[in-house]
Amino acid sequence: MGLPVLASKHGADVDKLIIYVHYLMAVLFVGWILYFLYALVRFRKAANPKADYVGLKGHLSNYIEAAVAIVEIILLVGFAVPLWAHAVDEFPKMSENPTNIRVIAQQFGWNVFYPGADGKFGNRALSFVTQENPWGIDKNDPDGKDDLAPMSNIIHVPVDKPVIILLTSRDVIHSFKLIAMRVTQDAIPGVPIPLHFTPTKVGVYQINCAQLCGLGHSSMSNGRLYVDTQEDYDKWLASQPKSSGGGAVNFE
Ligand SMILES: [Cu+2]
Repeated sequence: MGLPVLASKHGADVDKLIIYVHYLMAVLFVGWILYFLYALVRFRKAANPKADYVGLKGHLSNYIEAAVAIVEIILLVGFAVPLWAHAVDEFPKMSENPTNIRVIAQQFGWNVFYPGADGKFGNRALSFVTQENPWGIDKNDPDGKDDLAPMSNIIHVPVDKPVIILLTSRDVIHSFKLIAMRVTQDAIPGVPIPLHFTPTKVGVYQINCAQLCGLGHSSMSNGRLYVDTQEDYDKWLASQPKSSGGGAVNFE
């Protein structure tokens, strides 16, 4: 059906649901058009010179309506709800060693934070925020010593390993959209929201903002998700500068 490249584990189920919904819509579209044409002919003025105030007595249209409702219930209960339960609500376990990342959206770009080799993020607090420390990083927290400086617009993840992203926004509502991963999540200021996916194909994919967030909205699609082999990912991670408190990222 011309769906975009798919590169995540749960994405096939998302596509399946989209295709099933389109099948139903195609049937409804054709059905309604045929009914419309039938009604034009059947109730034309020449054949019905006098209005009939009783109208149709058959129940066929009721049965068809009920059948459509049943198909919709099957799509919702049989496909959509289970898909949400496993693709959205069911987070990877710690034993799967997920890649943890924080993303803070802003007008107009993505600030990406990595916990470094220890896998733990250092403390951040509003009280630490200054001109030089825009992210409020606690410089005395040992967990933060190996955190990576925030990177703009670039996310690297290893292939075939779950990724958990804690998403929020610095200013307005944005929406973090990875089409190839079949992931979309609003980024809301003051609310950290976790999301997850497992990339299955090495490659470079676009990050889009799916909420009209201001004049430079379109430039948020400069974001790139690099899905690397584990080897390439480790090499990239080791080559990155460690956090110095995190300089401001200039997206202008
Ligand atoms: Cu945006």
